Amino acid sequence: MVRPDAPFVSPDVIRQRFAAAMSAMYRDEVPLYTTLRDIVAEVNEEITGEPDPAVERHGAIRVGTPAEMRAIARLFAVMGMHPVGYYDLTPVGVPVHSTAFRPLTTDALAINPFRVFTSLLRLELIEDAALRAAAETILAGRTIVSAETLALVDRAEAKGGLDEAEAEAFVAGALEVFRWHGTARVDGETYARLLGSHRLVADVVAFGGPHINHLTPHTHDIDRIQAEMAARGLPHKASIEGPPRRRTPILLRQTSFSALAEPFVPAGADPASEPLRHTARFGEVEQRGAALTPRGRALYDQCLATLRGEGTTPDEAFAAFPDDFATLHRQGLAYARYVAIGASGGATDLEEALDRGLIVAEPILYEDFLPVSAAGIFRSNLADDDYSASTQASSQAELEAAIGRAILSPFALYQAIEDASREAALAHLHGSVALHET
Ligand code: OOG
Ligand code: NI
Repeated sequence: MVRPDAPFVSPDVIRQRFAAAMSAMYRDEVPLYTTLRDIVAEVNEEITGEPDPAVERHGAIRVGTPAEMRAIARLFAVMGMHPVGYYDLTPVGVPVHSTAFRPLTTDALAINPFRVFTSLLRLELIEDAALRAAAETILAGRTIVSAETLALVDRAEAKGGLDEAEAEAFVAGALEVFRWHGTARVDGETYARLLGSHRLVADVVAFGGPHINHLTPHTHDIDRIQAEMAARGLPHKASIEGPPRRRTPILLRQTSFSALAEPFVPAGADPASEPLRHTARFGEVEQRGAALTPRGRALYDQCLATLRGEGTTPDEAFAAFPDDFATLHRQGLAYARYVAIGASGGATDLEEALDRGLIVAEPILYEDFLPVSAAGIFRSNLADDDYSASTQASSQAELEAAIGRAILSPFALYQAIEDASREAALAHLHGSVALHET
């Protein structure tokens, strides 16, 4: 049916519907995730005094080939999610490189913040040549996005959007891509060989598609979530990833309940026989803080190195990191959003306006991920593998070629927010100065 006048559904609304559908599907597939989400909602409400729906801020998937990465990138673009940040996980022993498909603007993030940490398996890192070839063949034979859903992607690209009926069909089709398959595409023996190479290889290659492997709501107090998980007997990560608890939160802290051993039927097996078990899917919680500049990030990495290298406590390792936003900002460690709060005063430059309280500098929320933390999340949910760190050169260009477009720099995005807010705040101030002078 041709309806040339049908209005497009905004990509932000499509993403919102998709995220809600994904959450419902995952709660159904992984009941323990429902428990975690309820804990988050409860704790958040206790803190803010407001009902909190524990909306998911991110999820994660893993794909097997450049062509799959490309299809996923096009799918996410329909929902206003674009590749930001390059994460090379090979130096920390996970044979993937990754990006996050996420909304770019403050407005889009406010409508719905959902983003997907997306990893591409680096098949070339499978040492056993025969197994590598077998994995390639297995992956070449699967289609992760249906022809119907790809046709809707084509249509969105060609027309610039989807109308209501198309958007509905698109969300339903997109959801299917990330559904869990209780039946593997490989037999038990092949599954065991893939698993023997790396647990992640089995997770990516053995099944019909890139099942969502976790979802992650946001909390205002991750230490309390960790304590609640312990109190309620949820099997959880031993420690929270990221910076230690601070008065002024920075970057990202994460914890999770451990991946479950889920039953599946290998290809060719009698469905009535004892199923095998696959351990990959879990639930996670995040708490976000201020986005750091490259300089702040370097200091963060240095503190992390101190923490890992010596027998120091997190608080000792991070003692060198200022813990109030004014200092973080003054030292060029954190980005700021400038907000004009007064219209009078006639300050002429930013420093003076800040000193006089006419403009305030607020943290910009960190919207990205941390490679060391991500590696910790991967590892604690894939069981401890003996996979050793690779010296394979990282290759953002290779991942970009797979995606079919450039990966955006998180730093550049934060800088642009800071710059635009500075201009707007000064314009407001100068506008009001002019007003007062007349
Ligand atoms: C992705 C792990 C990274 C995070 O929160 O750092 C991630 C994965 O396990 O596939 O989601
Ligand atoms: Ni995560």
